[in-house]
Amino acid sequence: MKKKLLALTLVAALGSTLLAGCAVQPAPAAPAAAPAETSEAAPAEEPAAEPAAPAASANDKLVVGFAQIGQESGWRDGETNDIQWYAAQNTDTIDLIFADAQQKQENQIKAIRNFIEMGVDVIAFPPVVETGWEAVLTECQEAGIPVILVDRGVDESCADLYATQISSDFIWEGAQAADIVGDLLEGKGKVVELEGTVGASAANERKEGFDNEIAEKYPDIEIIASQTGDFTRALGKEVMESFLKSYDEIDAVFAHNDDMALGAIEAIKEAGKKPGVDIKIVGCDGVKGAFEAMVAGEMNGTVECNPCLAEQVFDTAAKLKAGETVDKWIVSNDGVFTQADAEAELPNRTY
Ligand code: GYE
Repeated sequence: MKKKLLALTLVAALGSTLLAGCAVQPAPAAPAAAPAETSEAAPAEEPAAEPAAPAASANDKLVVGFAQIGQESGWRDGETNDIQWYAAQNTDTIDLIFADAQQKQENQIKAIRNFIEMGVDVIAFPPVVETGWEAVLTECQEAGIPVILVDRGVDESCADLYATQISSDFIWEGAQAADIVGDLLEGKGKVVELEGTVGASAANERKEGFDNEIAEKYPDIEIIASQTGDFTRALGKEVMESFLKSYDEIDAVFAHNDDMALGAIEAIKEAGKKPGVDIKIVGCDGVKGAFEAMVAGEMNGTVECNPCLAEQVFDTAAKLKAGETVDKWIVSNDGVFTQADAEAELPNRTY
């Protein structure tokens, strides 16, 4: 295969506009710039003209192509900041090529194909949905480029087509959320569920973990409705509004991420009820906004999902470039938080 690095927009150039990553607390004057914007190698377009960039094979640095999903949530922005910040701190050893797929699988696939054409060392990406990756992952394998799945998984049929997955255990997260809800409702009540992006492993498995735990441990808790809010605050609010119109009694909400939980809080307030009191609210992710809502008494719990994966991603990529084998699943260590811990924990949140 012809290995060429085409017009790359490298993170090195952006150091000053980046938010601090997770590894280090932001300095007080950290700029509040939007994440990703300037570093993108636009996925939907063919790379620009033949550049004067060095061939990947002649590059001693670790060249990683990262095809981000988009900017659907605060969590996702936290992950992007961490990846870009880490690469910017290590420009002597790392070249990051970052693409933002704007929520579309086809854009992720285009970005991955561009990375193959560029001859990067390793490709990393969070698969927006679980299915539909066979063709492009086979192309990566044929090109000899190892793939790291970051923060979400793909379906079983692709198990041999990637090197490793670095992510949280979503089934565990869902079960933890069910236990928080079970405690809050003292084992009895009606719950609505705001699901993540349809077909995303993070949504499918959080649902599986939550629904199974409720069914097994809390026979008097009923999940009366479950609908996607696409992991966004705006849709979380909209779906919650329709739930509030359709059901007189809702005792708790389980949102597959905190952004949707924060949207639900707005909807509940607008309906004249007290979020966190009249209707209990539990999310996933552990974003700062969820801790603020818990401190304000408007949210009741969140199950952490670590987006601070940059160091692991680049260390793993270096090992793969060196031909080492790594674990097939590198699982994050996550915590569970309720209102009781929120105030003490808030200052520690980095995303
Ligand atoms: O929970 C959500 C995000 O894939 C684990 O995606 C991730 C999820 C996260 O948009 O907020």
